[in-house]
Amino acid sequence: MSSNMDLNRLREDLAHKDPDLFSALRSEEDRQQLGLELIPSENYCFPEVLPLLGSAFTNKYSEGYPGRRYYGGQPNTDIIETLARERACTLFRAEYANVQPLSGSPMNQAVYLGLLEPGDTILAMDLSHGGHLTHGAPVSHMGRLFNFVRYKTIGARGDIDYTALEETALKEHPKLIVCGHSSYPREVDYARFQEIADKVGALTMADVSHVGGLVAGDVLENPLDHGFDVMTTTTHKSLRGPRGGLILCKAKHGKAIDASVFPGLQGGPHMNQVAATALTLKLAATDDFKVYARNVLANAQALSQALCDHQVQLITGGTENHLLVLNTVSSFGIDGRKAQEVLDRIELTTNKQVIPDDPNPPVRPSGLRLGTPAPTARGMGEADMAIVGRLIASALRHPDDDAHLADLATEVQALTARFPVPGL
Ligand code: DSN
Repeated sequence: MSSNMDLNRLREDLAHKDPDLFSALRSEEDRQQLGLELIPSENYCFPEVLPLLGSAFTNKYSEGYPGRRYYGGQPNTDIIETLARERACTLFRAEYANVQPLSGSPMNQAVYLGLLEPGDTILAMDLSHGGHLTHGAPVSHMGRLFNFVRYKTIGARGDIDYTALEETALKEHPKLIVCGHSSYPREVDYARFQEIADKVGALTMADVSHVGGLVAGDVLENPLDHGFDVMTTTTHKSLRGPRGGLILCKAKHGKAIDASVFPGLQGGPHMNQVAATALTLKLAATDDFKVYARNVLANAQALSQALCDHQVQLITGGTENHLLVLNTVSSFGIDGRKAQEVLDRIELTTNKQVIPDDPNPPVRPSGLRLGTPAPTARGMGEADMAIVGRLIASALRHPDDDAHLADLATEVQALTARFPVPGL
């Protein structure tokens, strides 16, 4: 691992060898420090993870699994991958873990391709109601390979419509039922999912990519405790690790999952990423991380309350996890793209978001998505979320008032100056 002195020297070298790249790096560091990241799938990774990503493990090819590699020279890679697998199983109470997926999409693809045959039916959340691209968007390869059928949310609280889900399962006989979402602010009734799956003989998969850190921190339910066959999670969101994915499953699926990841879908795993994942899983097992997870939820509640106090309309009326979806059309008379652009101008980074059965297209949807994992990682608390809620409402009520937006940007910078980004 490099010392700080080495890293500083390498940065100086980079400034000389590639000033364009170095300048972009510096600008990105400034952007992250001066602004505030509110996209719910983004976070600041544990600072301890960064040196491992730039470590000697990046030089090694390790196709295969510990004790069963194709190339020589694996004593150290076997140690780190074994540690990562054991830690993943302990933290998530899983029987089996694969830690090699390069990121979220190959992770989910590996599950489908490992446990199903092309053409099989998968029951998953409608995308506009909170599902993810890899849950069968027609533009994704998985959407073309498998027959996806849909369930949706219902009512003012925006809960999953479990009654309709059960009816669809009984009618369609899916081989797999997927739960897990990108923009669903409610808790999931995993027991109900498992009960429905058992009735129709389907496998169950929970993609907890967004809330993996909150499951690890014991503030949200763990689907594996309810008998799920498979749980997937990315490692770089609420878990605060490197970019990557984990597949956790029942022991009986382990062989099929391993073969599906490698050699089925991927070549050599990124061993620097696996090393960083092993460390992440150790850090996520600490009491400090449980406090972090609790604070993510408390901050989401505080942000939700602040927005409601400023008459902002939230899809589902509130949140039970780390994310919120605002209806920007009904709240401010502007679409989500415009809202995102306005907030960019005051250094608050968010993302436009489709809302359930959105009449508008995804490039100009009716909503905006916010989340609290990143501000919480900077040490912000509920009082700071009240400020952020006020700033958002004020900016979106005056989207074309340059002087007002400039004042709000100054307020954002005063706030972020008090909370350094971990690791920068
Ligand atoms: N891009 C991530 C999200 O925002 O949900 C998942 O791919």
